[in-house]
Amino acid sequence: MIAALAEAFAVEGVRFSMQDQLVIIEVENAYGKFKLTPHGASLLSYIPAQGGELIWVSETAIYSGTKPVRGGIPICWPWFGGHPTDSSLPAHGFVRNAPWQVVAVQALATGATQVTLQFEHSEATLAMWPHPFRLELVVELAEQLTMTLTTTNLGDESMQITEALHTYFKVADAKGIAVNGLEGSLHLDKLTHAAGQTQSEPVVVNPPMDSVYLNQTADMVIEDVAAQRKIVIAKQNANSSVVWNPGLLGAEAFADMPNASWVNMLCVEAGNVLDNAVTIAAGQSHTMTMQLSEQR
Ligand code: TA6
Repeated sequence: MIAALAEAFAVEGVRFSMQDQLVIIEVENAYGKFKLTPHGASLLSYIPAQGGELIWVSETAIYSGTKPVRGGIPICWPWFGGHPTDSSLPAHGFVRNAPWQVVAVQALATGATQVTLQFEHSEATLAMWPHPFRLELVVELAEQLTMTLTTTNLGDESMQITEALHTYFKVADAKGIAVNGLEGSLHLDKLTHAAGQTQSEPVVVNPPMDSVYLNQTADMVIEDVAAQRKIVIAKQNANSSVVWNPGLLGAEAFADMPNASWVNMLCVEAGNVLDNAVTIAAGQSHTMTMQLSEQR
């Protein structure tokens, strides 16, 4: 499989390898490097040329292809969180735990490199969610890392999705870290289930934390003072954000996450969830985009 991919997509700076049962695509150019697996189209690493690792992946993550890799950027689609009516269906949808196709790898004239992955409906997906679709993820390594997720409705009825790029960031210390840019959005606390409130100040992370911010479109900035850097998350057509850290008790409940590692990760997710669900008419597409960068 690796040899076939290397032959089909022979592009300078692009390497294919295996980690246990998963294909790994490594891309390097003058702007930095990233690592991606077609299993769930999950980005596993992004290191800008002048910076450090932005992405957290669990040291005990499982690469068997039987579950999503714990960490990276899993793609939650076509529903975010639990299925609204059928708890037997997988949390966060079914594409994060399935193999995607590599359809293109390109070195652009600008010096950027792009990898394109696709996932289409099958009998198995139609049994869980009755809509024909094509989903495409383009990862582009340029000055910033850009991820573009496009959903195309291949059916003859409209369909509704929720979605998120569930990014696990690597931080020096999640406790007390500030996330700017959520001010003015509608905060829903998934732990307390308190009534929604307008977020009036920068978020200060106090694990455990599981919060959704609706109608949130501004750039977000993780102020990782202990690491002497800021992580900037910009997004388009993604009207929700989620901030999640399981804390010690939550981490202890995950077999694929060392107990102490919750301190070094913080999920800040870009998407369209709950009331920000997106309706896509028959034959139409919807695209959401996220750019990551680091400031020192
Ligand atoms: O995005 C936050 C969240 O939905 C949390 O509620 C938490 O459960 C997390 O995602 C991880 O979910 P997972 O299914 O990957 O264990």
